Order: sequence, then structure tokens, then C-alpha cells
Amino acid sequence: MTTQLSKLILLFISLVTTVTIPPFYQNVVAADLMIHNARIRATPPNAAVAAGYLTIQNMGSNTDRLIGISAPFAMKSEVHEMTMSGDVVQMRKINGGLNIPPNESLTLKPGDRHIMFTKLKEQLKHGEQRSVSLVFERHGEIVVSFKVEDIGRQPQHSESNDSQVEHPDH
Ligand SMILES: [Cu+2]
Repeated sequence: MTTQLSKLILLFISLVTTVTIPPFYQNVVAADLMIHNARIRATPPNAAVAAGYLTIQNMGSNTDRLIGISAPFAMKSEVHEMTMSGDVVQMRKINGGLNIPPNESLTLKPGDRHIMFTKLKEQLKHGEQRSVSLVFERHGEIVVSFKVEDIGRQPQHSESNDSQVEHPDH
């Protein structure tokens, strides 16, 4: 009986661990948070930076806060916002994290707030999947698979003077 039970448990474990994860745009559900459409703009060789986008939906009843991002392929990962300075679009690091109130979602998208992966260690090619770690105040760390794809170029933007981030053309 005990042996049969342990066989059953083993079978169950192997079933659970071999479940295939859809490769593209998988929705990651971690307790109250659902993360979808996570993607990174593919880069040319030797690019210094790459932009990432996603939607984080808060299905719970408490505000959560995205407080940290890290990726093995970049030295630094941060959230940027775009601002207009005269005719020039600039981007600036957002400090202090981003709130996601209950029943609302946070969307980072081209031409708007985005994740900026800086000091890239390698090229990010169309079709790849890259793991990125998101840290939330309430939920802690969630590792999300981002799909690398050719996304139409963003309008040119330059870096604001007060920012510490290095941003060659991209
Ligand atoms: Cu940026």
C-alpha cells in the first residue's frame, strides 16, 4: 500500500513537472498578479540597451508595487518614462517603484513607460525567450519569460541631462 502510494505520488510529481508551458506570451499567474504580453525588443549586435514591455494585472484586493527588475543579460534593469522637452522626447528613470492598485493593471508599452535593460551582455534575437525577475513589495520575486521580437522602432528619443543612464542611439 505504501509503495503504491509513493508510486502514485511519484507519478503525480512527474506529471506536474512535465506539463509543457506555452512558449509565447504565457500568462504568469502568481497569487493575485497576472502578467501577460511580456516582450523585449530585439537588438542589433552590440546594442547597449533594450526595451521591455508587459502588462501586470492586479486581481487581488491590495495594492502591490513593482519595486525591482533584474535580468541575467543586462547589468541594470530599470523602469523609464518618456517626457516631452520642447520637441524632443526624453526618457528618465522612475525611482521608487510603480503601484498597481486592486483591479487595475499596469501596462508598459512602446512610446510610453518601459523597462530599460542597460549595459547588455549579449544580443537579444527575435524568437528567443529570456527570463527576467520582477520583484514586488507584496508578492516578492516572480520570474517571467519574455519573448524577444522585432518590434517597430520607437521614435528617436534622447536622454535627459539629469539622468545617470547611458543611452546611445536605439
Ligand atoms: Cu528607456
